[in-house]
Amino acid sequence: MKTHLKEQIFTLKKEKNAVILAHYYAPAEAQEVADYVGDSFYLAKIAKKSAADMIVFCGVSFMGESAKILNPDKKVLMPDLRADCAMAHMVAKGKIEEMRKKYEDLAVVCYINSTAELKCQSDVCVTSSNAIKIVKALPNKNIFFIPDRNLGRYVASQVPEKNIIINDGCCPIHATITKEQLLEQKEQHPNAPILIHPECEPELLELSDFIGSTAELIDYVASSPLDEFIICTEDGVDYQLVTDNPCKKFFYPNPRPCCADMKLNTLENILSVLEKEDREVFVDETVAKKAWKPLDRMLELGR
Ligand code: CIZ
Ligand code: SF4
Repeated sequence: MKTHLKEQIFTLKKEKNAVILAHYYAPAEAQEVADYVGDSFYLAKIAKKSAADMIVFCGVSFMGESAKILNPDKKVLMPDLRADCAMAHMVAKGKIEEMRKKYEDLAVVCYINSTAELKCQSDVCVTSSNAIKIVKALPNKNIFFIPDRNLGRYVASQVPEKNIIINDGCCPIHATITKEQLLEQKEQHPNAPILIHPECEPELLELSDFIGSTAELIDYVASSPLDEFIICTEDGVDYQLVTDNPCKKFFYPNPRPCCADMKLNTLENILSVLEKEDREVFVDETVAKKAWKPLDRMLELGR
């Protein structure tokens, strides 16, 4: 059944000159049929240089929007347009203007996990793999980091020379993993290092051996001589980890952190959107033009 779906996806993809991009948090079956799998920074770069007529983005809405903003002339489709990221909306109305009034020398740094409207009001976008590098490179002393408080706090700890003001948003998946859940794994697997995503709470980061974005966690495992790891991020990364390291073992907090929005990217939805081309991402032209700037600046500074 699934093999049949995959064959149909491959045929249609070729016929329509479409490219399938999948985030590491997408279901394994989406990663299997994708042409490119990666984090949002990598996928944004791929989307920008792709020669395909059509992009099928297996991720959540801010990723589809970013792909559309970087490729206004391409058709960007998502397998399920309901796939959203709760954190992307978590900045209180008026907060950015308030901060701009309060601090003269301020850069608004916007985690890519944010709506296009929030990007419009920001100076530069970042992802978890380039946030430290980009914040360090900014000329401004004061930084308003939106929307994720945990990534913001982590960046602040790594860039002490800046005054980083934190917004109170968070990822409902990462921020609800508890210290007890992590310690339970450590007790069961005392030799496994804890690799953690910076969207988790600081008290969990303190217990970890390595903090990094999905791509950085995956690279860490690949170059480590160890053979078991506690992985503290959304469990979609398991597909890449197991594919790259079939002899290594991976343990997750119990219950395994799972983003239901990411899991809407099923084979059935991918095939149906390729057939019908009916789930297109649209971004208002004025919004897209404004939001392009911080995204492009990220691609420049993150190089
Ligand atoms: O930047 C991304 O792709 C996200 C959302 C997480 C990560 O660490 O890769
Ligand atoms: Fe958003 Fe969290 Fe899901 Fe990532 S895991 S898409 S940050 S809700």
